[in-house]
Amino acid sequence: MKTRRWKTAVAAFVAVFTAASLVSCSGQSSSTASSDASSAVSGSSDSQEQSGTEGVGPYDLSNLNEPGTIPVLKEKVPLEILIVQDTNIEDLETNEFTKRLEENVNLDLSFEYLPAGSDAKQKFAIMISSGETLPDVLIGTLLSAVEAYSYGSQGYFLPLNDLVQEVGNYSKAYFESEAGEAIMQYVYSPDGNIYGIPRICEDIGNDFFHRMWINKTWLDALNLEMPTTTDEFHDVLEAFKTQDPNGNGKADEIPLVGSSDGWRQNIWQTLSYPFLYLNNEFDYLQVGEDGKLTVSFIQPEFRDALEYMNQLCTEGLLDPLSFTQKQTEFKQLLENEEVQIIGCIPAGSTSVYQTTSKRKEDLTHVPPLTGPDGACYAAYTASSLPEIGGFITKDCADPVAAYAMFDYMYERETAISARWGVKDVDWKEPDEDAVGLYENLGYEPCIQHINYIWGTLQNHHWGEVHPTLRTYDMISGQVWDGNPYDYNYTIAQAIPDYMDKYPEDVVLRLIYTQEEADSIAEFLANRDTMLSETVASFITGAHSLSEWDNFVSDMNALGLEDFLSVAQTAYDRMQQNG
Ligand SMILES: [Ca+2]
Repeated sequence: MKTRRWKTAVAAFVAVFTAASLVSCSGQSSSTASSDASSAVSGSSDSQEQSGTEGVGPYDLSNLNEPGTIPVLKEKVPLEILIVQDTNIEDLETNEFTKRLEENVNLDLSFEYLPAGSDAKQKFAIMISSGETLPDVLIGTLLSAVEAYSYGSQGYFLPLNDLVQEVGNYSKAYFESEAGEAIMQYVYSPDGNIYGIPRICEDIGNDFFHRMWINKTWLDALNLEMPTTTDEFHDVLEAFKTQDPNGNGKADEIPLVGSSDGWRQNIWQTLSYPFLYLNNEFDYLQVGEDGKLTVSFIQPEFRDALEYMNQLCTEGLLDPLSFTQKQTEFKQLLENEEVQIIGCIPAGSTSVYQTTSKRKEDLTHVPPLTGPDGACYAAYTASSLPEIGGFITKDCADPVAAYAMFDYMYERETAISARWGVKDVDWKEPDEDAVGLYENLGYEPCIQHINYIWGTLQNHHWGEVHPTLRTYDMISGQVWDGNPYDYNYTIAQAIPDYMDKYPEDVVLRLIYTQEEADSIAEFLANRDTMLSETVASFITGAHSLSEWDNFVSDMNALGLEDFLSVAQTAYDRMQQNG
């Protein structure tokens, strides 16, 4: 079962990728979506959908028009939405995305607000505990999977399994597609119910984001090739340090440096992947051949990685500042005004540089390095892994209308509008000569920005916090502005070298029960502190690697075995559910 599930996940990824190279960006029209949906209805029964939903429904579907019809509902339905306040949105009542939903679904929307940040969760908990009547739907990603399950299993949210089947059109077509099936294992709660509808924001650049960048100007100046192995990488860093590649007669070059808090600027995580698949994206979990879980950071290959980095540090090639400095200090080094001093950095992207920085023009990505034992991995996490963005509450007067709204949020142009605003105002179909960001991977241009409003004060979308289906081809099909130093473009250039360098069995996420989550919370918090401190001390030489065995036994004392046992339970349950 385990192997089948992961083969499915990988196959789904490949399928999405392949489809994108064959199909133009106009993609899924509403008519193909509805025919997908109707063809899927006959084979809909699934063991998961049969459990836990007794007592809900049957639903009165008489207000629904034929699938794919606009408006979706025959008669207008009022819905009250509970949503987290977003100061970038002028007024949800008059917002263009609100109007789109009201007109195309046939709704009259009103809003009640939760405060921003962690207060949202607290306010919602107070609403629950005080027993007040809840608005029809809750929108936003404020709840973790565990919290969603907790509220859902106590009856505060409706199980949506039947509504997906009976009302779902766009969403149902996706959930029953190969790509959708691969992610649905993360949407089912441990009792087999769906308590919330996922917000799916696919982005191939975010699937493979532990990237390393190197000073190509210096490689050329010293007549060096791009390093491909950890040994060659060492030699390049040594040349950067000793051969004055910036030509100012001073040994002021910093061969390799990162930061302790920036986006994927952690050097030990990135540099472990030529030794083993670290899986720092999800609790360092590894799957053994027998389906038994363990963690990467107690493996001998991880010790080898630390030994390598200790050598780099001892020889002055890896700057120990990497373990203490924050991104703000890191950026000052990167932008050093007088002369370029940076040889190589780990970073999610060159967005760590200022938009107009001259310094980043020297950089290009380093394809994943091969380690001494032939390992060559790059971290992978599925950007399609869902957050839950929409719930229907126990007090909802019309669950069919509420689900029809969630479903319509999965419609293609609605999903584009949810991120980029109004068609032909904020974005348009591409001009004929437009070049897409990811044409190197076969994605055709499909979105040309007119007025880029993401992250600004606006009244054209809801900040994409609700259920949505932003598919790979959308981000990848944005039109490139022609700037070769644009960070999205440099990511696009790097991705082909980084993709598909991960093992078949990768634990991307586990869905815990509340009890399980509570039982491992303390271990996880302590683990991160101990891991980052110990790793830094091994690499900088503050502690000798002869103390490695102590580190492993300290981790066991912290509760590693108990954590693995809980993780195994959740993992096995998900294999069975899948
Ligand atoms: Ca110099």
